Amino acid sequence: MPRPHLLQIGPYPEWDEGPLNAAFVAHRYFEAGDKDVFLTQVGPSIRAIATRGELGASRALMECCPNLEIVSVYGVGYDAVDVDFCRARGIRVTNTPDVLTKDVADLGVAMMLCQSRGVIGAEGWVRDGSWTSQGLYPLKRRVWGRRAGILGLGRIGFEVAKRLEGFGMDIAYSGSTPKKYAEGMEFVADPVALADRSDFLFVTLAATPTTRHIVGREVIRALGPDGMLINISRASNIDEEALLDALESGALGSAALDVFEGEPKLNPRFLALSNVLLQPHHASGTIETRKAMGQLLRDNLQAHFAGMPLPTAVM
Ligand code: 8YV
Repeated sequence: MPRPHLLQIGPYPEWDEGPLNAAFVAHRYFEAGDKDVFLTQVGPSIRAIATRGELGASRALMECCPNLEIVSVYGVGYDAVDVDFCRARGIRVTNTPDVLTKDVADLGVAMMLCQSRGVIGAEGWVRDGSWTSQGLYPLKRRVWGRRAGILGLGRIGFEVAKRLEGFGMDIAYSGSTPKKYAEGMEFVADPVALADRSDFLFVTLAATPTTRHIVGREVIRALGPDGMLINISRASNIDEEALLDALESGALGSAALDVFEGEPKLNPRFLALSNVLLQPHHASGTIETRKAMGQLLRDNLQAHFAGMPLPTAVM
């Protein structure tokens, strides 16, 4: 069978590139100088798009691929794929859930610990000689036993909760409905009320148009000057302007963020702040998980072209 033509939106680790190129004629969109000319040339041959969670596939891009059958996302979030367009055109969409859940939860919890205990600053304290010249490192805040809120108790939120139980934290969560599996955790429907009863607020919601800026000025105000916001979901779930204002004024204590509007370029106001921990959208970034994500991305594509059920279809 001739290899189907595929549009590759971003690079993958080298262990994925080999198998992808063996099974498909991969056209590397991210390397094209003039993207419009490139799409005009290769668009009609394209039957599949391989993309990443944060890169997605826009309507404009897919309109240049009239024979597109499937978009396979390397990531659980598919908010950057125009799913309405895909639904209307009968284009299948797949993602890579489950395989990354625990790594994303691990990083969220690591960010909380790191920020609350001042781990990055403490490292600098040792390296720059402050320990010798100034003595003891300034005291930081405890994590264990304090109150955590989880906004969105899906797969990732639940794994965060399991980890926080180990720290003896008082855990509450918010979401569309109470979850049967959330034993021992309080359900607080209103995100503002959840923030109000939290020292640490984790945002683990899948991003949709209705969750846009769900963490707005009121939620941030309720979290307050001693509170910490941890985002391992998508930037669109947070009103970034409101967050920056609150971090600058001290109305919010601190934040630990893995995702940003317009990433990898971020608002320079973040860089001037000392009360925010900045991470380069790498919550799923372990060798083990990325290998599993690459495999699942290809399994979905191969199943489609073999006429088999898709392992992890979104639609
Ligand atoms: C990215 C993600 O796909 O799972 C998601 O939704 O955002 C990530 O896993 C990852 O950064 C690969 O680019």
